[in-house]
Amino acid sequence: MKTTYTVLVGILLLAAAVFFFFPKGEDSTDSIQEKMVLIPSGPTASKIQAFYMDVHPVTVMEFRSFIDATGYETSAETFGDAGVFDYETGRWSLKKGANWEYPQGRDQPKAPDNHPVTQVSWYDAKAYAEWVGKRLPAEAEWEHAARNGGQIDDAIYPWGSNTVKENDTYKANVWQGIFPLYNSVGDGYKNTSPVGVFGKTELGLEDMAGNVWEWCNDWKTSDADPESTNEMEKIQRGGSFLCDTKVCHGYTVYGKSSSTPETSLMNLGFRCVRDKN
Ligand SMILES: [Ca+2]
Repeated sequence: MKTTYTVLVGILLLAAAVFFFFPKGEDSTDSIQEKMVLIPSGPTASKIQAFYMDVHPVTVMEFRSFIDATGYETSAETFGDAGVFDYETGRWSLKKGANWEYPQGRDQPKAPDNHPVTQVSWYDAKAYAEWVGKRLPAEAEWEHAARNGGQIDDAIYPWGSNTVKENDTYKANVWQGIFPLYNSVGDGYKNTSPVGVFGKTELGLEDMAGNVWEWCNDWKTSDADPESTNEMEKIQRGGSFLCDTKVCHGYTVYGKSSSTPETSLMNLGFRCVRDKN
């Protein structure tokens, strides 16, 4: 009887310890898991199985949870610099000290918690995804999700219409004006915006167009032979706040970019997916 009582007390103490030391809160992996949307499978020929996708790009706060839990050092922190766009010159350059916390360098404001994390390499994104029990999306999965699971195959944007501005309301954080000389900031954001402020797609996804480019798992394929890859650059989808309709226009459901996997940029983030089964 005494032994049973001792074991019971031990279990209760252990349960209390788990509750107090590992509380289920905004920063826990449990809450990160919950913010996903079920994307239906594609046509048989596409071989896309149903999967879960993050509602929005991984935020600065979510990425901080990963750093705090693991002590992980990002590629930008290892290199000591990262890619920053200079609005004065209209050019990209490596800026010392720029990283996920200070995406435009230490002399510029810290990244807000509810904005997409940027200045993360493909390796950083993959490490985060593995930590949280997810993976990076295949490019075909990302586009299938952007097309509302195949419901808007003939559309240009995830919301299905042909314009980014409707009734004086913008549907994505992109560039207004003449890139790179003038940005009127008509949508209210010169750089990143809080995730979700431009609404949801019919499937419930946020920021599938604009805000930040998102890393995919695929290597860039050769234009001459789509079946072959040179394994030099990883695909990105979705466009960013630096995209306009004339120069970039990357925020369409089919727009894409690519970089070598160690690249970190102030307009490049990611979101994760998870198999349904
Ligand atoms: Ca903008």
